[in-house]
Amino acid sequence: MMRTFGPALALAVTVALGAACRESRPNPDNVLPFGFLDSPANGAAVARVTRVAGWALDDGRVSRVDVYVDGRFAGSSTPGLLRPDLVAAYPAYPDAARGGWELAVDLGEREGGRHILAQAVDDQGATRDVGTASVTVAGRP
Ligand SMILES: [Ca+2]
Repeated sequence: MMRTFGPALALAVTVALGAACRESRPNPDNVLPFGFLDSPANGAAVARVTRVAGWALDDGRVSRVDVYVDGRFAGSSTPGLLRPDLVAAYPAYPDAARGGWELAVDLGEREGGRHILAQAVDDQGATRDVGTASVTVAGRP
């Protein structure tokens, strides 16, 4: 006597395909992260390896801040640096005390202008640009 697995197999395939095809839609109740790029200042002359720093907050949690240089991904930072100034400005955000982030970014050997973009990503994958700066990489003296 043969056992048939037809219906069970069809159900398993349907469930697997459904999971693979399901789109993750933005949660309308989620608030985008926000923040600021403190450094470098717009228009600054900077070294090839430059500290990029600021702060970011979210109604949930900021997963990371991604930094792009001339449209290319350059690195990520996770907020966690002490920022007591944010507690006073944003008391409703429990992570405000450690909302600071920073990372060292290598801007490359070429002298001249670069465009830096910082983008915060929250725990639901929602993003917001939190700052930009156009800087000039200074040559060696
Ligand atoms: Ca959020």
